[in-house]
Amino acid sequence: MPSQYTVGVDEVTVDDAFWSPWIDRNRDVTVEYQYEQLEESGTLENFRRAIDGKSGGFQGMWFQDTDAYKWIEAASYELAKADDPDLRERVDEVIDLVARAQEESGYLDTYFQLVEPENRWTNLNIMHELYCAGHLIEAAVAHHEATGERSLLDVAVAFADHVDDIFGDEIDGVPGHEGIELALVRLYRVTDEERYLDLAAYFVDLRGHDDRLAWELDNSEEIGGASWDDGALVPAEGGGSLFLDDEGEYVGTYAQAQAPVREQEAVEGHSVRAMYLYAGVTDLVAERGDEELRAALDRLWTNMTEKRMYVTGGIGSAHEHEGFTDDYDLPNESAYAETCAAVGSVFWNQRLFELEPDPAYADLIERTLYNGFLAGVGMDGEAFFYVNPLASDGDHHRSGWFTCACCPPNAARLFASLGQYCYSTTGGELYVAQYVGGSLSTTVDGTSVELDQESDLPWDGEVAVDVDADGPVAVNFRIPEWATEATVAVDGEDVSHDGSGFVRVEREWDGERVELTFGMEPELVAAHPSVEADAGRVAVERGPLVYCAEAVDNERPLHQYAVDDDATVRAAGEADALDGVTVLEADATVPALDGWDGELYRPVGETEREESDLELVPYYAWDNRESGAMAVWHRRT
Ligand code: FUB
Ligand code: ZN
Repeated sequence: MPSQYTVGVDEVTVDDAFWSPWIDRNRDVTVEYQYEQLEESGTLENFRRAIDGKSGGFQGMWFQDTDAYKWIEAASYELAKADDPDLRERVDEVIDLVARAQEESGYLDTYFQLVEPENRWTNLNIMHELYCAGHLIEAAVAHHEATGERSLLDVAVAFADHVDDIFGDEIDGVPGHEGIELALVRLYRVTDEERYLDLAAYFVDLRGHDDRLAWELDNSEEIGGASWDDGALVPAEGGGSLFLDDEGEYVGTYAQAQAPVREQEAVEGHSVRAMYLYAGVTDLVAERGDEELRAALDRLWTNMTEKRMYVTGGIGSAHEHEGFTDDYDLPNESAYAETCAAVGSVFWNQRLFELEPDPAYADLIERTLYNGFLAGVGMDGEAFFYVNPLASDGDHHRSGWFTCACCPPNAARLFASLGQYCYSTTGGELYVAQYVGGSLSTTVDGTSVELDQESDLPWDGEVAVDVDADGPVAVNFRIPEWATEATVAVDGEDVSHDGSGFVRVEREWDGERVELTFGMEPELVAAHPSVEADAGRVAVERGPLVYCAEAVDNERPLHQYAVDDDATVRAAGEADALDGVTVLEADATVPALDGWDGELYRPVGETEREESDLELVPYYAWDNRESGAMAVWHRRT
């Protein structure tokens, strides 16, 4: 079994009118650009200096090493799908630098090696050594699975062993930024070494019981990396900081350490950290079957999806700590909804799906992929959003790279491995979880299965899947939550279903064609009444896509449009400037302008509204043309 999910990257070929251009751009533009940035940003130079035993001269963020690791991971997924000698050579060169920078002990973190070697492992809250280790391990496993080589895996094993020697022995502590937990489970799955699973469990179980993070805040003179504290250690004016409450007392919420994981009730703190942690916990539950942890995951998922998530699947309401705030606090213009958090949510939900194939997880993956995640990447593959607001006055734009370049490489590794999110063989059955054209060649409980999929999503709801297997197999087809109606037929014979979840077809397969048709009527949706930011507003969805209005398509300022609850919304052609996306048009009204000259206020009875159309484009496509205001939520009449 592959280390991450039941279906490997190399078992799926994506050949899809919608997704293939994104995946190709990712390979040809983003991964190439990312590689250039490794040199440009000094990332590779940091490794060279560490090899030469130099001190000083570190460039970039203190976790800059992860840029190289995430690039190797994305490139490895590409190599798993198709050999590319030039890419392979560059991957090998970067791996060579990484391997040579590693110390005899197994330690590897160029910031500490170059800047403050005496302070390693002293600032777990902020300094990310374990986070870097996590990305190194993930890259190494992906590279090993793609090439069969151990060049990076040996480095990862040596570092993981070093971490294992130190933690729980010399130091009791957990990473301020999670990520190593899920990575250790991946490492366990390729090495079969139980100690990595134990170490992942150690990090998960100690979180919230640990005084180490609090101790660091009380002893800031004894820890390294103080210049990188981002204000976390120092209470902000008026009290409070990332880690301290108004009284200066340590609170662990930023790093999900407010309580032991198994007791946690709500998703808190930094949202990327939270997603990586809960993905790792889900892996651990999959390996060890811990009912208490499983119940905690359920509570956390329910809290996130019912109270703390944007309609786009984006998460994280506040900029200050890049994370979750309170239930129903979902401001639109100031939303954080970091691209990495959307990626992390996909990681977590896919793992949950593998644990228990509940269609709700696959529905959320689809919502996040098409909306909260995809908006993070420009349609040229060269520009990225770090933050994904749901409303803008026109000043928010994608940019090429960031000083803190966490999002572009995260998007790159997700695009490069997208195929593995489409299918699952969990529990000995095949799940067609995402409708993405292409093919699958896998085994389900020992039975070989070949599958070809054609999909018109997200523009039309027609899907056809041809299945071949060398024995009987149960294949489950998802009826998406958004389908306004659904039909399923096997070789022309209708299959009955109750209109939700999965349709299970168990039989011998000899090239039978399964045809699925999903209704895609545009729908107006409202938010829970407790969401103040969306009060009196509606959003428009069609199929898996959330739509938005952009100033460039609409004559009046967006705030003047109002939509009736029963307004007709129709598909109104394709926007050539946006790669042919389906444009929607909603019946709306705008205020009549007559009589307003020389008036700032008038009795309501004297104001009139006139009919107009509100033009809408998919949210993911916004800010790809002339800049201007954008809104996902529109006023209700
Ligand atoms: O700290 C590492 C990464 O940088 C986080 O995951 C992102 O939120 C960004 O702060
Ligand atoms: Zn990010």
